[in-house]
Amino acid sequence: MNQSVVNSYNEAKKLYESHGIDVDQVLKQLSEIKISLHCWQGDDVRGFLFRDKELSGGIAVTGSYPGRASTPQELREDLEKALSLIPGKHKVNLHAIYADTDEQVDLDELEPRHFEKWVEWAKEQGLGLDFNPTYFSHPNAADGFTLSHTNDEIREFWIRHGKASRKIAEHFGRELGQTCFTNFWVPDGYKDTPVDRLAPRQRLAASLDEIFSELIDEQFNVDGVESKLFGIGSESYVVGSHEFYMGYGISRGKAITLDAGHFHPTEVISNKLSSILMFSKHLLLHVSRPVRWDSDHVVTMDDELLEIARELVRGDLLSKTSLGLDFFDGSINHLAAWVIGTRNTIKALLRAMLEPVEELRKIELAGDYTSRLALVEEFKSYPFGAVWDYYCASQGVPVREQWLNEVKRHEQEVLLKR
Ligand code: RNT
Ligand code: ZN
Repeated sequence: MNQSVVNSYNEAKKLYESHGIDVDQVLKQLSEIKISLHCWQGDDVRGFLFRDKELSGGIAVTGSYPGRASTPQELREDLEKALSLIPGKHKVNLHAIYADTDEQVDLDELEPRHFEKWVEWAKEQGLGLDFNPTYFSHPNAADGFTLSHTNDEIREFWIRHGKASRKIAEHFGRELGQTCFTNFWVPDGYKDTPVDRLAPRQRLAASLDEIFSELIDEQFNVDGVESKLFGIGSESYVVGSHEFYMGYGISRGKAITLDAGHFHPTEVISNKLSSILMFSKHLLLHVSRPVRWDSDHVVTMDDELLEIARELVRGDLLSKTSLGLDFFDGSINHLAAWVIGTRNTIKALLRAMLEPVEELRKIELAGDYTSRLALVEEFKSYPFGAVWDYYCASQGVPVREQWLNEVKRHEQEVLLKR
């Protein structure tokens, strides 16, 4: 390992240790945290099942950066490259439309065998898999409603898709020996103000109940439900609002998924984690970055990311939280987006773990808010970067921006030849 990385680490370590922080122990804990990398950053949320279909259903990707993956093989190749630049062992989050099959199969007919190549690959790479049914970019979602549709046949189609998805997820969990988290997000909602807000919600709850009526061992699959305030085409009313899923998730024993971009622009999810985990046994996170709206920008080291990480660390909530990412930026190199967002998320967790939580807790309890503010602010410029560099080097991944050379090389040699 580069000597200056080691020297800086040793200096930093002394500083942290003077506040009672065991840095080696922190790095060990950090290496055990898995981030679920969303496959859909690699191809602008297109998937492989309906290759010519444009993205629709309340979400949008902008940008036309060259080289996005257009086959499962390319996507796996890109994921491997990105993962080789990120410290730690992680998971990959698949959507149903990323099935790897030559069969003409619709969403309600999907089976575990259509994902066998993903499973084999995950085994080979030592990765876990998470899953999402796809309730968008499909003719049966064209009018903006799926599980809460008034038409029985359309609703039934989507119920079958939900059931099929859970079987696939169960298979992932069983085969890979780690729980698969399956996230349900549906775009259902109205562009303009509805007359009846209740009936679609009743239909959504009934459809979900039907999907979840099949019992699956939670060792293999845990379901989560993701709310949203508004989407494109559902500006005035979203059936699956936050209140809807808080009630639904808690009453049905389902995990609640919080996406950082799914709330009012000034509302943050960091303040919600501790409350939800008092009443719900599990939480799924879609770490994302909204810029004025649910724009799904690449996660940066902003205040909210750090605050999410602090909440998870300080409240000891990591063991009950599945940390997934959810952003899609088509205007920059697709792999770089993964690498930047994932490295930032891990780095934010490290920063949070390098804070003197016990000391701060005591100060707060004693009512010394002056010291609380002073110490929190001083710690913002403590040398966490030296610890991060050492961590990257010890995990065998590039230190600092050296990863960018690899991404640029891959862009020249692989992406631009596609
Ligand atoms: C959409 C939700 C959802 C999707 C993915 C593709 O607003 O955030 O999680 O981003 O399922
Ligand atoms: Zn999301």
